[in-house]
Amino acid sequence: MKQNIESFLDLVRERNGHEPEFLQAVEEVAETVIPYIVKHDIYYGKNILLRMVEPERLISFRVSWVDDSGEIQVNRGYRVQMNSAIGPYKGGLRFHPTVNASILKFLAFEQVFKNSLTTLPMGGGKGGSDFDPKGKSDNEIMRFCHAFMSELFRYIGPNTDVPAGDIGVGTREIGFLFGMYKKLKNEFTGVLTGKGLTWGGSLIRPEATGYGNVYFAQKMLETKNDTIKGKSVVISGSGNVAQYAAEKVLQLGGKVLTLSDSSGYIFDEDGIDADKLAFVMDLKNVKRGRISEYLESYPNAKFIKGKTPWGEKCDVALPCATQNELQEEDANTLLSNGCICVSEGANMPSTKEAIAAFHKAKILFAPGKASNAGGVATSGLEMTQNSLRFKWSREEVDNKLKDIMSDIHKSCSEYGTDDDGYVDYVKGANIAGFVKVADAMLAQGIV
Ligand code: NDP
Ligand code: 2IT
Repeated sequence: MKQNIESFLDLVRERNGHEPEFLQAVEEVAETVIPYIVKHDIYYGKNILLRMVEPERLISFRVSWVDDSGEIQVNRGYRVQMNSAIGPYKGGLRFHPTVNASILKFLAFEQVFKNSLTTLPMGGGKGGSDFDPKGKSDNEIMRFCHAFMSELFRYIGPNTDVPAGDIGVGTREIGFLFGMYKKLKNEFTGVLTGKGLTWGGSLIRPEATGYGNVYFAQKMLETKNDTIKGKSVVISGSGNVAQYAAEKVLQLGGKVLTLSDSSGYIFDEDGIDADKLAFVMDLKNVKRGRISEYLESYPNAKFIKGKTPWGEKCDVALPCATQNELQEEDANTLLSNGCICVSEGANMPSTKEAIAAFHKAKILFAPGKASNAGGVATSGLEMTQNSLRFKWSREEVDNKLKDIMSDIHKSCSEYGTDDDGYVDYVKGANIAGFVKVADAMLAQGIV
């Protein structure tokens, strides 16, 4: 088995040696899915995984735009169209200076499995730019988004590829992107998700990733006859996913101790309650400030500069910022402080070594492709409502989201339960996600 995995990975490394994040994502899948392929004749010998690691299409383009001082700026735009076996490409757009082909290929690859798990008909894709939205005026953001879409529009469409938000892309950016797409195509369609509520957006989409992550954590805790109620929860990030994960933890009776951004984290021993969270939402979403400014209103809290929050004692940890933000030593600290459950809101926030530590300790651990799938699932529900030209109530969408998270939990348990009863959600998510896509690829032939 080891040899099967290694010879596959050697090939992938040879072709993608300069893409560490992509290789990290592929290694995790290969190690869990190849043993399953080897045991199942219908998948064996068909190079399905080799086909899945090669994007169907990778588009890279120039984005030139003019900043407020009249200077011409040039950024790089991308769309990775990874796999369309079970539906149109679907996945977010990330605007962050670190964006490159490796990061977008890892995200697009994970998205294929995640979207398959949602039970909805969506293929996988991801895109974005190395554009840094920090410190830009609304007009600069608009000009950049318009320039970006003036090229991307050729490659997407409601039945082809449906982008959404991710780091640095929220409702404001989706608005500008949608406006330019509509102008160029002269069509009002559901070509993007995460739209505003008055122009085709779905209720609960802004909340969905964070809420879904906590619903998933609840499902895992239920297997131990436990709940979020009364639990101390450490959260990283303070963007879309972190904010709504915090909101749901509070609604379910948990205590939120931390939030963070790339400058450091805040620790509030008294708990970040609903009023404090409303302050954070205004600070981050309207004023676009830094999390350290929390202390100006809540001086009892502490700001720990340049650090991640994993050193704080907690029952539950929700990494909701970015990839590889939780490393082996962080995992060991969390474990020695008594953490029993880690549910990833971000994509690939835990390193391979950190996951191995969680598995060794046999705590509840959910990989992002399962636990953060509520966001894209609700995007899928937005696509359905757009196609129907109809709008479901908040309660209807929330109930569908809960059902989907519960179904994902069930699929992970079905494929991921070890002989001793421990659920390896990484293995479960990878195999369950793989099976549906692989079956579709086999049915469609070599294309
Ligand atoms: P936002 O842009 O709203 O927030 C991102 C947060 O993470 C900010 O607090 C940001 O801090 C922090 N962050 C970003 N990059 C880094 C970094 N390199 N180091 C430390 N902190 C960082 O993005 P989202 O909340 O939407 O996304 C967060 C994560 O969740 C990402 O991994 C994303 O892929 C994933 N995700 C998002 C979904 C969605 O629907 N939005 C769905 C599923 C997953 P700062 O402001 O300082 O950069
Ligand atoms: O990583 C993700 O799943 C997202 N950023 C959301 C994608 C989407 O299409 O809603």
